Formats: sequence, C-alpha cells, structure tokens
Amino acid sequence: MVQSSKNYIDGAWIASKTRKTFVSTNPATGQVLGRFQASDERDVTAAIHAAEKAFSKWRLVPAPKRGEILLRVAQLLRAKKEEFSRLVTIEMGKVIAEGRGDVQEAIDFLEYIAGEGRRMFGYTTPSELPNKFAMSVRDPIGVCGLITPWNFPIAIPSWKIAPALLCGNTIVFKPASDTPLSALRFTELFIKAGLPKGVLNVVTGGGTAVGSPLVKHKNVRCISFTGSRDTGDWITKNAGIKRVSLELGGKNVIIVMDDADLNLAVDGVIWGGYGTTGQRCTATSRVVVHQKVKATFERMLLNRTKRLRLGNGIHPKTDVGPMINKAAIEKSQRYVEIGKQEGAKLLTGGKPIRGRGHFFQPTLFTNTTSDMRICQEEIFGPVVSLMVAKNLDHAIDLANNITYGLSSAIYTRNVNNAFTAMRDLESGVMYVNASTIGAEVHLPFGGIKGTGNGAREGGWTAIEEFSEHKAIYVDYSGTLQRAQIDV
Ligand code: UN1
Repeated sequence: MVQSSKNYIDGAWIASKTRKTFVSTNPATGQVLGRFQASDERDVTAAIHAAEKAFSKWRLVPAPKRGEILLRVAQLLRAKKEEFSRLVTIEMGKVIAEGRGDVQEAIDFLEYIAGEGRRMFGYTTPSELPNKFAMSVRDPIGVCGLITPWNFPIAIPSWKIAPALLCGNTIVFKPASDTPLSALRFTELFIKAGLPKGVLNVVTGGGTAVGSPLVKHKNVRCISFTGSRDTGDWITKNAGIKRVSLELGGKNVIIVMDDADLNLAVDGVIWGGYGTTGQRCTATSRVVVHQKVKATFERMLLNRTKRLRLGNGIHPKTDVGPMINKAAIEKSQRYVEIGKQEGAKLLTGGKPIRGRGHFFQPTLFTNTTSDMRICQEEIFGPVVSLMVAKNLDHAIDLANNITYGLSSAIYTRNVNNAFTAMRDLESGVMYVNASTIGAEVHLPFGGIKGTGNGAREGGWTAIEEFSEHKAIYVDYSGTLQRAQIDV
C-alpha cells in the first residue's frame, strides 16, 4: 500500500513547515498505518495561495470538461474499489461491507456530478423592458475550504470535492486527522485523472492548527464543513463574510407504530443504530415505539442486539466494528453512566471491551424519556434509547422534541400514518419503512434546526452549495432604458 504522508500543495507533495508529524492507526488493532504532516497556518497559507493562483485558469475550463476529469476519477476509483474499501475499513474501522458502501457512494456521486457539468442550469426570463434580454448564470465562488469528518473517509470528501470542482472552484482540503491516509489516496486519483496543479490542495493536521486559519482566511470564499455542532458553531462565529455550509449531526429517530411489520422495524433499528458502530450523523439513536407493541418489540430488538458480533471489520462475519478512538469510547461510556443516573433501564451492553482496539458493546436503553440527556445529545456511538408513545401524535411530538433535524423514519403499514409523518416529522431526510441511514447521492442531504444552516449536499443542490448566481441583463435597444421608471 503506497502511503503518501506529505501535504499536496500546488501540484507537489511537500513536508509541513512545522517538521512535525502525527500517525493514523487502525482502530481495530492499534497498528500504525502511516505518518502525516502536522501542519500549521504557514502550510494553509501556501495552499490558499496555490488555490488562488489556479483559480484564474480553472474557472475558465468548460464545466463539461471539468466533469470529464471527475468521471475519470470515478473510473479509477471503481477499478480500485476493493483496495479503497479495505483501506477505509483498516483506517476507520467500519465493517468491510460498509467500507465498500463508502467507496461506492463516492463512485455514484462522482458519476452523477460529472454529468451535471452539462447542465449547471441557470435560467432566462423576459425583461420588463423591450429589446432587453435577462438571464441568470452560475459562477464559481473561488477558493473553497473543505473540512471533512472521519466517519465516511471517501464518500464525504467526494460530496464536497466533486461539486466544488465541477462548479469551477479551487480547493484547500483538510481531512479528518483520524483518516488522512484514505484522503491522500483519494487525492492521488484526482492527480492521475489530470486535474491541473493548484486546483486541489490537501493540508493535514489538527483543527486548531489547520482548520482554524482556513476558516478565518479572508481569501477563502467558502467553507464546507461536516462534523460536530460545537465546531460548526465556532465556524459560524469565526468565518467572517463567506459562504458557510454546515452539516452537524443528529439525534435521529425511528417511530415504530402498532401496525408496523415488527421484524422489518427491528432490522431498521439494528442497521441504523449499530451500523457503522453508531458513528453516522444519520444513526438511529432514538426509537419511539407505540405502547401496544412496546413489550414485544423490545424483546425482539434485545434478542437481535445481543446476537451482534463485535470485532475487526475486515472479517466478513463481523456485524459491528470498533469505534474510531479512545475519546469516542469514553464519550459513549460517559453517556451510559448519564443514562443510568437519569433512571433509564440498561437492557444490554454499556461497556468497552478491554484489550487491543477501541471496542464498545452495542448498547440498548429502555424506559427512557424525551428530556433525558441520552435522548437529547448526540452520542455518536452504538447506544440506542427506547421511548414509548400513546399514539401517532404523541410519537411525532417526542420525535420532534429535539434540537437536531437530520434524519427520521416511521415503520407503519397505514398510509395515513405514513403521510402524516412525512408531513410533520422535522428533519431534512425522512424514511417510511426504512432506517434513518442510507441516503442516496442524487437527493438533497442535510438537516434542519441545529443540524445545519440550510445547505444540502448531494443531488443538484450540491451545485447550489458551490456556485454563485450572476444575473445578466443585455440591453439591445440602443437607448437608456430605466428599470422600474420607463415602464
Ligand atoms: C454521515 O454520517 O455524515 O445516509 C453521512 C447515510 C449516508 C451518509 C451519512 N449515506 O447514512
């Protein structure tokens, strides 16, 4: 496995000015995977200058041509899908089937967005004055700072890099410090695909040393960030006047009605709650179950939860892989204690596994209430809390009693219940008879309330995230025509 450990700035792999490095490790084994640059503001500034320089030419490359490069990246990634999937599993820990899903999501999105190069629609509209033409076109924004999390080491960078490039922007990319190897390997594909130098620059390092100067720099015209709410809040306060897109996690819910297919609902909670070891912003962390089926559903769910096989994600029989690092383990452990103190009943799990790797038992609480911290705060671990509702209205109230709004789901066989939930659940992504995870790339992805600031990645809304609208008026009357006055 080639391990590039330098920053990629202005078309060259170069060491940080700090001369310091950090390591990335396999969370299942503790094995060191490589050394990476612990960069600082000087490296960020160099990358921003390179991106600014490259912007003047890249913005003029026709969008379909920019799309062709992205399509080549998709083809290269498809050809190396297995290698990249294993890399994701080794560096991030998710089970190999999900490692493949992570890579496939990037392939899907690159292919989708490449085609958008031949659309990137603006619009024309009649002018209010004679012999005058009016239209709106899309312009790039400029240098974009992209800051990505570790939980989708290939997919989430693709959601940001691909549309940013397609729209004609240049990039300074700061990947998560837990998964720099995946990010650098992904970057290599853009180089192989023929991306001109300076268009995509990568600087590795910590949030304070690298993320912060990137966010604050006045020549960075756009920041796109996926990660924690605290960091999102900090970015909002420190970015100054620039475009900021935030995706800040969730406290996602599945409602299980008394008319639901309970087996299917259990599948949904297991997949959404413990898939990716609960480390998705879309993870199911709350379940609201109708009182009539509570006892049965709880028994069924507990049975399945206990049977989950915890282990190294590279083994195909593993159901739940490790958590990303020690801090993540400690956070889940803290919340288990909080839950117990709040009076929730721990049905199973709740403990880290001693020994090598960062493992935490799939954990299920019941008899929780909506005001408990374990039902309000994002844990980002394999911890699911069950609440009971009297009826659909009550279930929806409980579901919405939350400051996040990313993903929600209802299991029901009643079409009226389904449509009511579709209308009333407060989230940017919503499912009927499917879990809270697994959004597809060609639909808008993002959340409301404390989850974000209105940005939507995925779909054509990704173009919206990374482009400006320019309204153009062409007056061919040969006279002075005053809008709003000469009418
Ligand atoms: C995330 O966890 O930040 O919908 C993204 C899903 C995935 C994306 C998750 N397609 O679960």
